[in-house]
Amino acid sequence: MKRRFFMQLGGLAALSSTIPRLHADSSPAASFSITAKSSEVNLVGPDFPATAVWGYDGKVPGTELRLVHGEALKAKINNALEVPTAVHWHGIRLPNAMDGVAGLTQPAIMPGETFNYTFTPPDAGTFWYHSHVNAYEQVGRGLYGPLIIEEKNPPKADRELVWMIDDWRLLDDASIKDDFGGGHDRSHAGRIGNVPTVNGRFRDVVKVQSGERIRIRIINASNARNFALSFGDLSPMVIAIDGQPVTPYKPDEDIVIGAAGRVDVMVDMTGDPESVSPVVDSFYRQSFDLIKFAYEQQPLRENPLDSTIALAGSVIPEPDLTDAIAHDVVIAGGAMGGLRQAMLDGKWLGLREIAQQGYVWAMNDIVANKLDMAPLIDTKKGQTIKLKLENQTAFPHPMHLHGHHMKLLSIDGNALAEPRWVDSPLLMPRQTIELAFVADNPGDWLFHCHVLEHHAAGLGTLVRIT
Ligand SMILES: [Cu+2]
Repeated sequence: MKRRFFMQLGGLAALSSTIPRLHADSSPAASFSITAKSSEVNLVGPDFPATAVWGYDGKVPGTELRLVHGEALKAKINNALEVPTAVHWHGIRLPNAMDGVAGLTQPAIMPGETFNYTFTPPDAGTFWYHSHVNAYEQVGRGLYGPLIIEEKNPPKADRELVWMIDDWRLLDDASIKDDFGGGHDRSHAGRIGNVPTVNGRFRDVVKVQSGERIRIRIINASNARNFALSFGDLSPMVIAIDGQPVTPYKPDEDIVIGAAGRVDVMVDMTGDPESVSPVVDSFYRQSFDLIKFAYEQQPLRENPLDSTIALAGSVIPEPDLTDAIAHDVVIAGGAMGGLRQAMLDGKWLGLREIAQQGYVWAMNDIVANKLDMAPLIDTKKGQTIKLKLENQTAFPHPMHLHGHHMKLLSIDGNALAEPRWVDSPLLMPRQTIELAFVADNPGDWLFHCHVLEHHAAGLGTLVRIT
């Protein structure tokens, strides 16, 4: 049975707190009861004290939620924190009331209270869940976890790993630096930390065998840090981006994973027995080893498997561009951004006045100072939307649309050979991308930068579908 295979071999899968069972209505469901609470975990290693964090079930990452495509997810969230919270299911095309944006799609879950989320994920793939209340602090303190929807017929691999990447800003005693949402982070690159972890461990080592084929689901849970990963002599094949299948390809360059993004790779471990090889990040000026593979003495097999690694195609409705409504969206502001004035609460204000209220970014000259703002896009259900997104700022912005995936059509005017589905495309400085999607999911949906400090500083809007 597939599930058992993963439970034995899937690393974090063994942490799942509840196994799926049949429900009263006899449709298959996976039920979980998850508690958001403070705890202590050792992030940096034995030479340092433990770090006080907030985590789902007290863990970082939080309890892995894993179900098989077609199963319903029933997640009871218990809030044992001293602050309100809510859970967003990132990348899932779910009913609006389950989207977890407190103040927009539900009231916050108050301390001591619970909330039941129930929905059936329509897509298999690699997703995650995280707090959507003061996210720049709550996610920054550890409130995130993997959400894995297994394909019914996954490609063959010897093993699967889930790598949830984070980037912590820690003091010398390994405690979290308590400067969330500060002015510099809001107006520059966001909260970039100093301790990158994989699954809550700094400089982790993964034991592997020569010849092994491993599927790695990489999830970037950082507040702001983007990654560009190199696997050295290995040749990872990308099989999915943001949870959606792509025709498997070998990337020409490093594998870029913006904040909130996900990439699934299939890797044949072709290194020599007893050798060690790092996975290196070099998105920013200083490159570093994120994690290392250490080969065992015994190879598993001499030659790599030759079975297919392709996933079944996506089931998202294809946008028909012939009847699309076009929206051009300009992102402006931030340090070195040249934004002079923008609309805040319906009033034109100079950047200085806007900044005094903590905001520095705008979409089409409008600052998002609240969640239930006037929508930038207001459309009928079923309408195809074509979005041109232009980044006039000096910083990268991973732009996340809730409740939908969008097809990435072009980058700086160059059409993609194979347009791909994304929910958090990373828009580089001065870059323009074109996207299209069918607005088929009714509700008020956030469309915002997933550099969480940028969203808090005004970089977001609403898409209303009625
Ligand atoms: Cu941003």
